[in-house]
Formats: sequence, structure tokens, C-alpha cells
Amino acid sequence: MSTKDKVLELLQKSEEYISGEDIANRLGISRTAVWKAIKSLRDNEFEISANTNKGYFLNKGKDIISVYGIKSFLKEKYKENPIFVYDTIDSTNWEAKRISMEGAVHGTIIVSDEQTKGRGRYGRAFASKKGKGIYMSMVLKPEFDIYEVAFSTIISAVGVLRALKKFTTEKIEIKWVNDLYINSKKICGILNELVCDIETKNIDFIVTGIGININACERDFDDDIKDKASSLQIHDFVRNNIISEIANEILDIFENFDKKQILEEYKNFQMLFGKEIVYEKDGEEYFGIAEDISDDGGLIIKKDEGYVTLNSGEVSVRQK
Ligand code: BTX
Repeated sequence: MSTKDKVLELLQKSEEYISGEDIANRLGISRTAVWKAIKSLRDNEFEISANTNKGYFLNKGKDIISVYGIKSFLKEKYKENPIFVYDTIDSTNWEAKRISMEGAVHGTIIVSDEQTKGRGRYGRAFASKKGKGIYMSMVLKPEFDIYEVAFSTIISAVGVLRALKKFTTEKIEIKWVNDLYINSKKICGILNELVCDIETKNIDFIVTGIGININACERDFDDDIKDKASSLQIHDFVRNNIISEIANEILDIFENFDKKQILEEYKNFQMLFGKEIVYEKDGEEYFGIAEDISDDGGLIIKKDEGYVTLNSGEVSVRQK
């Protein structure tokens, strides 16, 4: 971790001014090194106030997503992971796939303040307005068997949920497969994409794309999603911190993969259990009660005539 990153980490975590001397002592560096780090951070658009008596204070209100900022909250073991930050981009998932084709490593993080072509599932769009959310993708290269790949979906939902719970006291639920909801409204969508070798059945890479509405309010959503979308509605936040926590959690799960525990957590936060739902199969609409999750992540639905398991597709609560 560079001196600049260490100084930024201290400033990000501090609620008040810290003197140059204090920073120097805590990091075991000279006052000149502190000053150089502050200058370099300011060159990178960080707004750092200086007061001759009190020292330095990072203006967190600006909430700029930055490589240094993300790095400062990453666990030590992930601090060298490549991070790419954009002001605007078509889609972070596209970018993740582009750089993966050129050899991006496991744990690479791509974030943008805005997406012009944010993608959802089945070719749908994901609204990604500037400054209103987090739009990030991670390149993952797990040593999974291709048949276990559905688990990446479960891991990402649990990882994001674990991270977001640190920033809100609201109850967050998972809507199968991996959307996150608060008060029955979607606050986060996750799009997992896979590139694999059909011949060898080897996974080349998975791209996990995560879109979270952070501080968007009703007027920030277009008419078509106003009624069904919401946000974390937090105001005192640092997106760099949230992004890092998500990456920390997802990478930790992959590192110590405990299938049983993750599945249990995934089940505990399901929103649809016990509810009558509508699902589609071969162009027909069906109904049933969402009851459980199978060992490979499918949704088990109870019907009058028995049980069916959905392994993919779209479900919604039946409106009567
Ligand atoms: P999805 O197809 O389930 O979600 C898209 C649907 O959700 C839309 O059809 C619309 O009804 C609704 N929707 C659109 N935008 C929003 C929003 N901001 N909040 C709530 N609901 C919305 C879910 O697909 C997966 C989305 C992944 C998005 C991330 S962002 C980073 C990465 N890059 C990228 O292009 N996609 C992923």
C-alpha cells in the first residue's frame, strides 16, 4: 500500500481534522511525505481542507469514487487487486468482459459513476444515473466445476447483502434469483455472466455486475420503474467504502467457500417464501407457492399436484 493510500485511509476513516504530525506519527513517515501525499490526493480531485491549527480533513460530502478511495477500504490481502474507475461508461459488465478477454485477473474491480447502457437480464436496461448509485463489476475466476456455476449467483447475492447490511438498518431481502429488495421494492440488481470453454468445461471467467440505488429518490427514477424501485436511502455514505465492502465479502466467500453455509444464508433472506407467485414456462403462466431453495439454487414451488423446481427464469408475487 503506497503512502498516499495510507494517508487517504486515515482521512476517510476520520470524523475530524487530523494534524500532519499525527498522520506522520501514526504512519511512521515524515511530515514532508504527508504533505506530498496530500498534494497528490488533491491532484486526484480529493477535496482536502487544511487548517493551520487543526490539520487536514477530507470533504466526504463530495463522495468521489476513486481507485485510492476503494483501495483504502479493501482488506489488506485484496489491496493489490486491479481497480478501474470511470466517470461514465456504456456498461461495467461489458468493460469487465473486454478486459477479461485480454487477461484480467481474479478479483479485478470495475466501477463507473454512470452507465449509458446499463444492462439487466434478458436484454433489459438497468437505470444507472450519475451519482445516484453504485455500478460495479467484478472479474471472478473461481475453481468451480462448470456444473456448480449457478452458485456464483448465490454468492454474489449473499456477498452484496452482507456488505449492505453494514450501511443500513432497513431489512434487506433477496428476491430469487438475486435481486435485493427493501420494503418490496428493488434496490439492487445483479447480473452474472459466464465465459467458458464448452469442450473442456473450464470456466474462463465470470463477470458479476452489481447495480445499487444508493441515494436515489422517487423523482430520480423514470416513470416505468417509479413504483417498483427504491434505494438504500442513506445520506451519510462513502461509496468507495460500500464498493470495497462488497468486494471484500464476495472475495472472502470465494476464498473460503462453504456451500452449506452460503446456501443457508441465501435461504434465510428470501423474500418470496410462503407467497403465491407467478412464473412462466414455455410461454405459459403458472402459479404456485414459493417454498424452498434446492441444493443447486433452484426455486422449489409447491403446487396442488406436487413440487416443481425452477432453475432459471422470472418470478413475481401474484397480484389478486
Ligand atoms: P433485471 O433485468 O432484473 O433488472 C432490470 C429491470 O429492473 C428493468 O426492466 C426495470 O423494470 C427494473 N429496473 C431498471 N433499472 C432499475 C434500477 N436502477 N433500480 C431498480 N429497478 C430497475 C438485474 O436485471 C441486473 C442488473 C445489473 C446491473 C449492473 S450495474 C453494473 C453492471 N453493469 C451492467 O451493465 N449491468 C450490471
